[in-house]
Amino acid sequence: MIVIALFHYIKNKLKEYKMKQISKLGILGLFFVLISFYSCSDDNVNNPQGGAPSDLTRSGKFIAFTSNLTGNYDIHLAQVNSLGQLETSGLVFASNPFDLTAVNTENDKQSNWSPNGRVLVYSQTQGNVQQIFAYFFSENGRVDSTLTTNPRLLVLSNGSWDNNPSFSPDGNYLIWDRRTDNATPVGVDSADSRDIFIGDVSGTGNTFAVSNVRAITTDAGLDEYNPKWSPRISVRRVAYEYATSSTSTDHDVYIMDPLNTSSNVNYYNPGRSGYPAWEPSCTKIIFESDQGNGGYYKIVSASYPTPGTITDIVQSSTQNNRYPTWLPNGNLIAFINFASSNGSIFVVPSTGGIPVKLLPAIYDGADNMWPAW
Ligand SMILES: [Ca+2]
Ligand SMILES: [Ca+2]
Ligand SMILES: [Ca+2]
Ligand SMILES: [Ca+2]
Repeated sequence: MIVIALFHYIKNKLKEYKMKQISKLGILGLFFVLISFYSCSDDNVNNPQGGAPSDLTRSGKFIAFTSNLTGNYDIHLAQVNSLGQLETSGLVFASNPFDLTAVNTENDKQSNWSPNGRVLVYSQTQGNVQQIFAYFFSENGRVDSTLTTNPRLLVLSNGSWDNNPSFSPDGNYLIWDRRTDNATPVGVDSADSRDIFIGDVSGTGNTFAVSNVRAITTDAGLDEYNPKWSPRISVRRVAYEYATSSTSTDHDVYIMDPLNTSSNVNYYNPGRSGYPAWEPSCTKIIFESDQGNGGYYKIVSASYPTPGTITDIVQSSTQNNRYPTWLPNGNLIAFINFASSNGSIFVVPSTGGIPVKLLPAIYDGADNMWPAW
């Protein structure tokens, strides 16, 4: 999108040049305008559709994902170009993709970026406890080696399973789901249901902290999980998955204002529907749904705030397609295709098209899950 916008910008400016015969000084000025436009688009401003600027800031150079390539699940980073393909030059890490959590032989999973791309939160397993950790990055994308501890535990789960952490777009809140021991058998397992939790974010680097941790859904029997905050600050809504119990075979997409939960609404309930991801400008939501698809998940798109008629983005009648994520400053989607029981990451335009496999062949035998752009 940046390239297309730049092309149109240059084209229009050249037309202007022909008409007005602007001076050489003007061309020099134009050059600097282009440089500043490009660097803004790349690093600070998300404005893929033109019009009013968005308030999102991520640059989309890395897709973080979860893979069991080494025998346990780790967070891996895929460095990608503007087309969503593996970058081959200017690599920040020694390999592409790079196994970020290789030192931890227990499972690390479900990563998501902070709005400025400087913090990556994920869930780390230690025995039967799952807690939210964070990796901190320097401005150049490398792991910040100046910190006392990196990665670092952010939230004590007190024996529970804290999963699916993600940030608010202003970076002031972290939101996640917590599974506590609220059903037999004794101990936390998948028979226990989840609630959505929120905490206040403060500080940077060594002082980065999540405090005032509290539940925003509090019904022990109902299952609420996988919250994703709208990327426009002004929208202030969280889309999440809802099921009537942890063992329910059905689940739906709900949306609420996390700071005023009386706003909770059922967004889309046909079939099994979940794992919502927002379009950068928040006029659409993509999610997985098996509605009318023979029990197989497909990736669909719907309008926000009213879904209306859903549009298929990725559909197969023989394979599941799940876990979409949206490029924060453009019109690409990454998702997981299941040609077998193992997941494989593909990238496709947000309007649909032919999906392109992301990862090299070495990942073909691994289970690759939960891409986060
Ligand atoms: Ca691991
Ligand atoms: Ca239990
Ligand atoms: Ca609940
Ligand atoms: Ca349903």
